[in-house]
Amino acid sequence: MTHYTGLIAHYKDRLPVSETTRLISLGEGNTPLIQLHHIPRIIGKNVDIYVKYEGLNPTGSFKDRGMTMAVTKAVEEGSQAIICASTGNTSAAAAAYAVRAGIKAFVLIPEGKIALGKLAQTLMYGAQIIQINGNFDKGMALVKEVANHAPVTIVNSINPFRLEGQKTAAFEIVDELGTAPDYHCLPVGNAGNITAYWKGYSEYATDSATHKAVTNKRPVMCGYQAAGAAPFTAGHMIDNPETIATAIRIGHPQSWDLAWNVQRESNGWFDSLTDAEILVAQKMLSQFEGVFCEPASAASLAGAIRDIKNGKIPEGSRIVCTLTGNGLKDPDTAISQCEETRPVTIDASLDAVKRAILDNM
Ligand code: AN7
Repeated sequence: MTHYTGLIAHYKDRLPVSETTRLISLGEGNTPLIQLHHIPRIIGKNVDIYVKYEGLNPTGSFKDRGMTMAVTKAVEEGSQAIICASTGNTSAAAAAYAVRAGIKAFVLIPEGKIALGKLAQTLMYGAQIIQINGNFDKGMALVKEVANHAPVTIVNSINPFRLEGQKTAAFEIVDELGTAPDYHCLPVGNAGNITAYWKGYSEYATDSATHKAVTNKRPVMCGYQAAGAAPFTAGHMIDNPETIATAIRIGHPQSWDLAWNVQRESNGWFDSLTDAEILVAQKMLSQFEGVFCEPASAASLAGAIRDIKNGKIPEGSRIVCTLTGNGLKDPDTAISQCEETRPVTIDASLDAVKRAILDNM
């Protein structure tokens, strides 16, 4: 008998699978919800902040939640190949789950704009990588077109099964806290994830068997973008998005209408942060809490901190920030921020090591 772990097995009552569906899983989900113990004190506010550390999924990002579902359904429907455009994490996840399924993965990535760890993974999993001399938005447009001309299943978040898988992160948070938080903060690129969380919170507010309401508590949803790639704060699509947070270097979000709907229904908002603000939050998390996320992920905490400080998120609130990807995804950006914490180089002698310790106590 096949033994299944992972989020589909755990939440199968709330996902579109049957008893006979072959699950394509790598044991994703069930990621830590970590309460921040130092940052609230540092910012001087009485708030309860948790981070949902999605970097601990099998390929190091939240994309695994959507990919287990999308590839499971692609295989169930007889697909032999999947395709995506990607800023990096989707391609790594698609590549891994394709291997697990025994099908082919094609990934379109913007040349030179993929963080090193994501490229390394995707190469190792053996996906067919197609680099284009254009950004994510261009790649996405090409993928939609080519899917009409070749037998490939699109596994970007326009594939509705992606959002089905991703909604389980909200289930896990409610299971752990016993209730939805007051505010939920996320980085926004294509806006698939913020849409999926809202779907998850909304569905979990009703009993899966009786469809009766069990709670009316859902969080205010706060979406944060990088200032150079912020179509939601601009109110229109952006043609040349730029940010150091390459994961969210996206100017034409695919879930535009769905995400505006989330904003309205949850009484939430979109806002943007400079690259500098994003990197400060990334480093704070590492150095004050011991949690290492990739730059794009830190946009959620950077936004939360700003809106806690300015009172938009009131004291006494319980806030969850999703950390979408692991810090190991982008070693270059991490190292370039750590000039003053570079290793000291000394003689290989007891005396020198002793001095290096005593001088730095
Ligand atoms: C770390 O991999 O779009 O708003 O092609 O990798 O659901 O798009 C990545 C997106 C946030 C934004 N944080 O999520 C891709 C891709 C990280 C990400 C987002 C992404 P959406």
